Amino acid sequence: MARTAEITRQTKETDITVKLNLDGTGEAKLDCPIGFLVHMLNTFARHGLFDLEVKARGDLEVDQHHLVEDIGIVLGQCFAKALGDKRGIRRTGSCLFPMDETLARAAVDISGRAYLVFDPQLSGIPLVSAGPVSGASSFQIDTVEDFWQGFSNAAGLTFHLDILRGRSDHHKIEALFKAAARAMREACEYDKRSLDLIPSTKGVLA
Ligand SMILES: [Mn+2]
Repeated sequence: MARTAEITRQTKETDITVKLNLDGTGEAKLDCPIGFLVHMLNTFARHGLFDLEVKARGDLEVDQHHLVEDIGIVLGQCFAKALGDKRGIRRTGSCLFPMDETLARAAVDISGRAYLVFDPQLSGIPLVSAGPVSGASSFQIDTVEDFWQGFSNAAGLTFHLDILRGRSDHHKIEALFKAAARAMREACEYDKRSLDLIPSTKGVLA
């Protein structure tokens, strides 16, 4: 059975559609006005081998918080929907991902309980791309936590995301997305030894 989901979420702040295939090849079609977030979602799809489509618009005249957080929420909702009752999956996954001077660690448990522990060691200073130092041409790095909080809440999972060392904020955020993708890929994959079982002694993961 295909493990896919498509969810549209519209609020007064954002309008987001996400399509997800857990058993994909890492193809991403991303239509989102925040360039750095497109870079991160692309790397998440590739390293997770998830097929991912995102169409996202939001109130960037306010700031980037609503749009980044809400994309995390809808992506998390898609994982929850595509995983269904979670029968046969590994449930947990982890990854240490080095990126030059930076080392990121991700550990996930698709437990049905939402919990995020987040220690990204970021400076808080926005990343700047070509153009003015505001609006969509820079990236508010404090929203990375909001993204993963929204994702963890909506997907119903426990995520520990940490930077163990590093200098560049770009590397730290990117290594976190790569580690998170690899951990999610492992947790979502089928365990061939227990395909018929829900991986909990309670018999339910909700
Ligand atoms: Mn990069």
